[in-house]
Amino acid sequence: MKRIIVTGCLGQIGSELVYRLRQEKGLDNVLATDIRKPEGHPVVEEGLFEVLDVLDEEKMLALATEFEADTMIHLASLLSSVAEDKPQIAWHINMSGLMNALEVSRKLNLQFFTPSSIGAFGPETPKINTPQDTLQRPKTMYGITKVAGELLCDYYHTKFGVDTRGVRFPGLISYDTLPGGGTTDYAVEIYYEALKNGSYVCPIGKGTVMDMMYMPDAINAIVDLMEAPEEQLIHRNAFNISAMSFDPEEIKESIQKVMPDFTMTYDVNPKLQGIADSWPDTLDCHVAKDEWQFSPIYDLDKMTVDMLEKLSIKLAKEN
Ligand code: VAH
Repeated sequence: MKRIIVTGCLGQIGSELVYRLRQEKGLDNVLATDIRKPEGHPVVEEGLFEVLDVLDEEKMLALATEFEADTMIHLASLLSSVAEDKPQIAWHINMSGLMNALEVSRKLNLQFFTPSSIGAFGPETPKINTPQDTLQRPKTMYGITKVAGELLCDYYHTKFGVDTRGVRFPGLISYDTLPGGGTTDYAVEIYYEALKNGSYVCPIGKGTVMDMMYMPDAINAIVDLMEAPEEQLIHRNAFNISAMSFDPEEIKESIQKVMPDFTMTYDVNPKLQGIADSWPDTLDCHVAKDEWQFSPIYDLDKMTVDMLEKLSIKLAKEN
């Protein structure tokens, strides 16, 4: 990875990945793109930025060509909850956007990354210690686009020799950019509400265990996978990765270790609960550990301490 074009840079992952890549590869070697250009946003102001709708393959090819990219990191996608509200648009954006990014990568011989998700699994998949290679029959449009995306990325590697790589992200928790329209967003909202109101009304039911990861570990995983020697990889799209699994009670208790007066009640959202119930509880991540030494740093309590500390600073600046 020397000259990287990134799509979806204003999103939860993109905003932090761009910051890391600009630090590591140099400001002139990272081209951030997204469908809009908010004035004053660090992603826009602190390095190279272009407006790009991932449905516009011609512009994507022109930008990647002019930038002389050697790597494409494609993050633009609708997430699980919002995709259930508009499934046809979600299929179009997630799949046509991905096809365009793969076509540009094929034409320019770019190394390629796009994330899959634990959402690529369905209710028939083993929920405990979900294997790397197993049944994938998701019941959400988001999950269908993720499974199709995994297969398409493997096809572009086998058929055209594109160096495609991906991970199945769990729920991601971060303080920089709010997630937009995901089922695991509760695990981010709870920290904001704990600091703002001292209490939270959780839309996901007690006992609903899902895989999760703190954003620093997610960013490390993308960079580590992309820089792993190709000959090490037996799998490609996409690797099971996770750092922890918890239910709402466990994250509540973790916050209470720092904020003893924090309280939480439940008002279960049937749509979110239905999606969460169809996903695994815990992933088996040994293949990622074996093939490219995946090793997350943050567990739940370590994440909670850092999240509350960093979010307090951020919220103080905003007020
Ligand atoms: C979502 N945050 O909730 C995303 C992610 C595993 C969850 O794919 O849709």
